[in-house]
Amino acid sequence: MMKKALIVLAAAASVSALFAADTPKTNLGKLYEDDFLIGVALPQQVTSERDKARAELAASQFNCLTPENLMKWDGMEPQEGQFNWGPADDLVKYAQKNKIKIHGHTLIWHSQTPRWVFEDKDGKPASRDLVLKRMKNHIETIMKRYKGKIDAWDVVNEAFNEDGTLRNSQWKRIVGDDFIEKAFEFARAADPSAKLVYNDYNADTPSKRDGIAKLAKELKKKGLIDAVGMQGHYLIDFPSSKQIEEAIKVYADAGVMVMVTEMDIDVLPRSNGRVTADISQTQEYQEKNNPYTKGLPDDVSKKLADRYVDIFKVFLKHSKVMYSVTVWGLDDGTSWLNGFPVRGRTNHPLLFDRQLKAKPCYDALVNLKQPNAARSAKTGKMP
Ligand code: 9MR
Repeated sequence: MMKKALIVLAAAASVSALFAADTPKTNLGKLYEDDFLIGVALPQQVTSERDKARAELAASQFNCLTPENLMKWDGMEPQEGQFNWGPADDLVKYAQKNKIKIHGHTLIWHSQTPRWVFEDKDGKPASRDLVLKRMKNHIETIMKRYKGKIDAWDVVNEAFNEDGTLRNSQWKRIVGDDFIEKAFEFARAADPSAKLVYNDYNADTPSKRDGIAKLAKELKKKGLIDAVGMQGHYLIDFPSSKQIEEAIKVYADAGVMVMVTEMDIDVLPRSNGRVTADISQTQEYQEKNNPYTKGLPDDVSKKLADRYVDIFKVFLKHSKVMYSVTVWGLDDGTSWLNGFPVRGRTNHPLLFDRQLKAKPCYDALVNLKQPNAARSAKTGKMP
């Protein structure tokens, strides 16, 4: 018994020693606080503080957080009128304790919405009125419970096709094209203090961007939207930082703020070269497309750091319209990109590695804001 307790203690001590030794002294959120919020997406394991090491690391680095999964419809209201508050309440508690703002994700999405939402009591397609009633109840119930506690909400997620037309989702088919406006109306009424966001991937692709910007302009005229969320699932060499910059300008011209809501940079090859965050677009595993199972070689690590810096330079240049930049996950080990678009690969898209150690791309973002401090760290002297 005693021996077992000692082993457990020793293991816990070595994990925390590793964590303590490698925790950067800098707080990324604080470093960028005059520019925009720096956010992170976290799973329930972390926001419930069961994963203490990650909960501490996240709180020491970020001033905004997004629930990676737990606030999606199937998590929040799996059965009609039965809301699952526990995990969301824990998240709010963790965020408040650590003075971290919350970016709610997501109220209306074509994915992970239970079937009952679109069916009547006989299992037949529900009417527009019934679906709207359910939409209103879902948005109101959640937003009112967390009124004033959730800073921004992804009200509608991923409603556009790549060509700038509306995705043919059940929301569109049953309610009609105005489902987006309706969702924003319900959200505005439920918590007028929350920033309301339209969120999508490939939001820099010109055709899609223009469709989103048109919608943003219309909603803005009616006072219903505050920001476009560009998810920011980037590849190591696509899209260009110029294309990202163009999109920021287009959204700013439409009169809304820009949030980068889900940033990561995929360093692995995509066999079909397609950029998407559509989780139905998977590809087959091939050994040659999983080259960095033993860690990221220095040259690729440097390339990744340069890519983060190039993109952050654009964000800094437009910081007047940029509200937040959120990375989609804390560390490489827990990134969704280990499973997408190919299952079972070892990806390295984030700022912290699998041991929760800050990577060169993290250091590069610190250097970008604080070149003197970074130099002095090398010599061991204060600037
Ligand atoms: O990172 C999320 C992953 O853990 C989930 O399995 C997946 C399906 O719900 O969703 C991932 O997050 C997505 C986000 O909610 C919306 N934009 C694309 C993100 C990556 O797929």
